Amino acid sequence: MIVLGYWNLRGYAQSIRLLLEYLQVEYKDKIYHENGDEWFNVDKKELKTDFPNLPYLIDGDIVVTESLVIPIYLAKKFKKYELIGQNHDGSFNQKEITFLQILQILKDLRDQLNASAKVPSFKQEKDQIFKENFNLIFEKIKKQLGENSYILGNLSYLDFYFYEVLKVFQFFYPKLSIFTDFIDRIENIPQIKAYLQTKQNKIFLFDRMKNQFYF
Ligand SMILES: N[C@@H](CCC(=O)N[C@@H](CS)C(=O)NCC(=O)O)C(=O)O
Repeated sequence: MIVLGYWNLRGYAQSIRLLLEYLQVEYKDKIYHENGDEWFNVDKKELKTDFPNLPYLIDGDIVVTESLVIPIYLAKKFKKYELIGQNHDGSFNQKEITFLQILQILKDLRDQLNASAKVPSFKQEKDQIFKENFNLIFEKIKKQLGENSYILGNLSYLDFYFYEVLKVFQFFYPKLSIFTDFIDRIENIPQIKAYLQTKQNKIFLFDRMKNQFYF
């Protein structure tokens, strides 16, 4: 069975969990306790890859790390190439490049928010920071989305990723009300809707890390 390993956090793993749920793949959600013992002292040393990290995905003999690569592996394994912007048969489509570009841009956006929120002045300056650093990316995504339901036109992993980024933004900016129709759309995908009602999904966004942030 496929194993996805990560901390007791949504973090970099949650959009991968959403993808696994969407694909209706049986998997073990291996959660590491925050004290890090089991990960750093045992599993990290034993994971059969030169690049051990969290999240990781184990599929038999195959070990995949790097959060932006794991979804690509899954889409290819299950031959759902359109989830990564390719044609249905896995052949090249220009959308594949757009997919990779936007995925990287969204990761940067998320990392930048996390880094900004670790600075004490974030609490006072966050609206200004939003205007200066984040708003433009959201405007661009809005333009890319246009009248479509999903970022690439069809549903792709980008939509799960963007959904999670929006959730992180909602956490730091509770009054922010953007892309609400998009959020509803993702939450109403039957597999996602079912997952969101389960216990596993109760892993909170940042619960145990709250004291690292100023918000
Ligand atoms: N570039 C990696 C970064 C992974 C990473 O920073 N993982 C953090 C949690 S978000 C971690 O605690 N890794 C465990 C380790 O360093 O051993 C990715 O995108 O997957």
